[in-house]
Amino acid sequence: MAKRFPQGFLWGGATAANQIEGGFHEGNKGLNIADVLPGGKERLSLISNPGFDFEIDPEKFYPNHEAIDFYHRYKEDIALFAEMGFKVFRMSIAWTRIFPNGDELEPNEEGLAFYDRVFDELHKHGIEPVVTISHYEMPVHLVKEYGGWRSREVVTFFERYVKAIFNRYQGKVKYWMTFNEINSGLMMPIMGLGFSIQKEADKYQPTFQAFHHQFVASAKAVKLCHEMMPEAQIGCMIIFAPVYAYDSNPENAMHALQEEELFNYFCADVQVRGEYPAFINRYFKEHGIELEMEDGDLDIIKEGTVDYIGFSYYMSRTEKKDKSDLDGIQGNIMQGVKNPFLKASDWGWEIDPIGLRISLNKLYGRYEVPLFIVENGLGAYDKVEEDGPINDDYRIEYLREHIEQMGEAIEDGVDLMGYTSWGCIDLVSASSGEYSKRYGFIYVDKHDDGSGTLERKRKKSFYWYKDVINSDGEKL
Ligand code: BGP
Repeated sequence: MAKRFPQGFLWGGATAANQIEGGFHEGNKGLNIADVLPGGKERLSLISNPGFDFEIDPEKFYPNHEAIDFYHRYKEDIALFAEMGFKVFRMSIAWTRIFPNGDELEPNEEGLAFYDRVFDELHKHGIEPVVTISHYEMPVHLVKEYGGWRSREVVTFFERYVKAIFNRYQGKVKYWMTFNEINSGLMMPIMGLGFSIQKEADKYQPTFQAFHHQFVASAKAVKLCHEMMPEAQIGCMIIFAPVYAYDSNPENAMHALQEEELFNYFCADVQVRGEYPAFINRYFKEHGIELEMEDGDLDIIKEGTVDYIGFSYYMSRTEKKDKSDLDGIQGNIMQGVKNPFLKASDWGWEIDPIGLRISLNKLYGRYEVPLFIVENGLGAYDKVEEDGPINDDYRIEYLREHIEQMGEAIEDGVDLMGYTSWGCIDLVSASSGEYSKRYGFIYVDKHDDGSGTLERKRKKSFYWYKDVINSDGEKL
């Protein structure tokens, strides 16, 4: 028997609007970036190296258009979450349901009413929503006309969006997060920054200028949240993948440290401490980056520090300065070298439960603010047996090992608020657009070619997670 987690621990599951809702044209919704990304290999290459015109090609299949039809089936899905005993449900609001183009003056009532229905349904079942304000869902119009977060004007549009949702949902939402995986802009410029084209040179000045705009926008949202909803909490959200040095060579240790600072800490330093970290000055100088700021920006950033750190944890990363002798041996999806001590998922994501304990200790040691694991899980191929069951023991094992390490970190002294496992119901993968990369406790009958009935089925892990929640982590 494992130890019980602290009372009030926020157990639940996580999703994003574009990956579950579908209804991409319904309720006056506008087009967002997920709506114009096809599935498969083409998507992976576009998100890491974008260069496309954002038109919908009638010959292609766009999985996010229907996703898993949560737009119409939310009641059934929320009832299943309640059956597992969820305390919280992480979801996002699609910006384009509220402001279809992003730059209108008035919000779209139909979009606002949809999320009212979802929040009311969650509360009916005693589930608190945890809401990401922007999760890879930038309006296409802002990308095309303004160049995404390159433009300062987008800060104003975002502020208008935030005001509209805070006005409407104050009293209904207690937990907020500003930008999903904000540091993803370093790896996936279309998802994180709304860059439709990325030239090599864009990696520096335009990227960090766009980050600056997001920091100001995020800090403004935090300040407004504190003013309007003093009882609510608002966090940042980062990808955290602890960086290990390949060996004890100090060159590699230094390289690993620099990668960690830039990728894992840069955004959190600004959003949690309220100032740009010292290490970034040298990086800016060496890459010719000079941020354009308006008077008062640094004060806004200082005053708009977050209440907690939300983060996703899927894998660690191993780094070596000179990779030439490792010819072709790549580590995780887009970065690092292979770690000989770890196994990987079918998509090459290295599985490292102890890395989660390390991450929790690193983050808490640096910031000493509450932490919230808002994504973690195993993407895997599931098989429906002939007589019906889905025996996803591999998923149970993955989650059990990670939850055990969370327990260890709490013993280490880390203040951990909660855990929302990613893709608690099967959904469309962000990086590949596949349905077959499944994360859920709930199976959805939908396949990569678009076929399927959308019927929901409880997997073996559904019953397992229900026991975990019921026993507050004691029964793993
Ligand atoms: C994170 C995103 C999610 C999600 C998850 C799993 O980066 O915040 O949106 O999808 O990763 O990734 P994938 O869907 O590519 O397997």
